[in-house]
Amino acid sequence: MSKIAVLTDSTSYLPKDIRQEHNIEMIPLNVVFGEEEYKEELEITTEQFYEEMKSKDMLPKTSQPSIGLFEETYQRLAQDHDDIIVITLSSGISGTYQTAVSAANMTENIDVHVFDSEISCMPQGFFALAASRMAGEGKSVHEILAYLELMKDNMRAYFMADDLSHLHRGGRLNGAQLVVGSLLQIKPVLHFENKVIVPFEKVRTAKRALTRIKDLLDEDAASGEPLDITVIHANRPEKAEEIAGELREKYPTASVYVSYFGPVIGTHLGEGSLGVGWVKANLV
Ligand code: MYR
Repeated sequence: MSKIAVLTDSTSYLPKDIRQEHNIEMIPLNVVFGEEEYKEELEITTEQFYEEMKSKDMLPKTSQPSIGLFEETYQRLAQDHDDIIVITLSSGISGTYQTAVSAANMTENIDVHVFDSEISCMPQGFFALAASRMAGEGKSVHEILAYLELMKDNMRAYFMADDLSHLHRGGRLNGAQLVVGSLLQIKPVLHFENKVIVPFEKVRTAKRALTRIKDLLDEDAASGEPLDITVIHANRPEKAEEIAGELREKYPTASVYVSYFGPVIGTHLGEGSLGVGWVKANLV
């Protein structure tokens, strides 16, 4: 039986204790304030990041992990594994996937399989958790990758940014209709389509956007099949807990997790953003 390692990047925001429990390795992306670059989680916590964002007069930027870091990590994992499954954030919003692939092509002593989650944050974490569970059950790389593809077809995530200018400034907002002048007047529900972020529906208030997201979840939850749901927040833990509590009550068969937009994703979404992601818990 081949020994499979599961590696994901930091933007899946799986807390360290969860990663340790599930044997999931992590490679950090970076957040950059002026001349200072920090590896998220390792050199800057999410709490510190939102504080810095408020107190500094410069806005942060982000960068992907270096190819050297991927190569080193692959070499370390090669010592006691036969294969590595790498789960990255969407290749449409970051070069991380491509860098992971380039490093894999330069690595000879272990088979590296890079999976583009086409999303980010806890929904990306759901892929990593599924891969780790299946590896623990002795499933083959082929079986795991096939299941991840099935999950991708069934993964849903909708989110909204309190201030769209961060996404616009970072060049991660697609959709020609969102011109700068209209940015402040709308709170569109956003989602991923073909790996990039596009408006799903234009809504005028944050309240309406959240109601729309809950309606979308309701449509998928109607069948009663168990779902894994995550409420994701950018420094709004109380609001996220409130929504999660409501969802737990409404969908007793679902597992509802509260997760967060950490420094790298928070740079592009801004404080106050909220999202909800979900996927069917058992796809086979
Ligand atoms: C990099 O510098 O390579 C990282 C760029 C990250 C862009 C993030 C854009 C916002 C993503 C929102 C994800 C919401 C998932 C539910």
